[in-house]
Amino acid sequence: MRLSITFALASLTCIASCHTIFVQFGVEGTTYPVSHGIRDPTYDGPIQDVTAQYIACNGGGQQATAPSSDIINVKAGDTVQATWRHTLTSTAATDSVYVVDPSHKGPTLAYLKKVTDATTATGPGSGWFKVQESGLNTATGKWATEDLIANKGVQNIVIPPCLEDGQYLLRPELIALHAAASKGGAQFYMECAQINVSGGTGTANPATATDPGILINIYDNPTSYTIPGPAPFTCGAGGDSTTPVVEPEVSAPPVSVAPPHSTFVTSAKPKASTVKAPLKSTGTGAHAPVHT
Ligand SMILES: *[C@@H]1O[C@H](CO)[C@@H](O)[C@H](O)[C@H]1NC(C)=O
Ligand SMILES: [Cu+2]
Repeated sequence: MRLSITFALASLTCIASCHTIFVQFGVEGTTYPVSHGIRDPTYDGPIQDVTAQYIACNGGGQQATAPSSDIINVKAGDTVQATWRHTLTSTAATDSVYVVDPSHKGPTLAYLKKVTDATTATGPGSGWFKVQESGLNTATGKWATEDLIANKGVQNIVIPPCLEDGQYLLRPELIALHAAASKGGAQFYMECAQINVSGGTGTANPATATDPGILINIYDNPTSYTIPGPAPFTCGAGGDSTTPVVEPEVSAPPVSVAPPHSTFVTSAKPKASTVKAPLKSTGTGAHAPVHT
């Protein structure tokens, strides 16, 4: 594996000053206050140990997360907004890298996990399923994080219309690959929001994670990029299928990365949908993006 000079410079110029936190949640025109319904740490650093339980919902050590007693109501099919900021107090006026340092190139992703009580569920373990992903746009050559910066830190996530009603943890994730040419160098940023989904028409299900795209040298000018984790969950057409549509994963060469996300487990076991109500006409944009 080649380590380019660009890579060395990039890792030197970004010490602790350029990380990011998912600070704010929005849905249907309402933007909640910073940390409302989100387990935010005060420190903005990444998780780099993919076997750590904190890869699920952050936390631990200097990144200990503050619990939240708030649960945010969301309708199945809504597009929600996760806003990323360099720190809990960054604004465009006070912080030149107020979203995240531009060196932090990589994908954005979002996962959901159904829980009994979103204020107390811990996060690690099975049950997570992916609902959004964006990687390297081969047409523009831009990474999802570059688009995120251009979009003022707002990551749009469609809550699948066929979800079962109930409480969920929502885990937006940003993976910075600027140092990912060495094992353990990929920086994972994630926080968990506590949401209550209603108006859903079925049961969403997880898929298997294989996690390529974590060990990669982005300075070799890759022409494509495979986003880690399973393909995003999509609701079956017509809303009454008994098996959720899980699009096939793009095949990718094996990578020599430690077993990733072992405490952030996704499973492929499909469950039958139980409700046969028609799909809402909104929110069908949950169609899986092409792996680019
Ligand atoms: C979740 O939403 C349902 C439907 O609106 C509501 O009845 C329930 O009280 C909500 N639960 C919480 C914890 O907010
Ligand atoms: Cu950083």
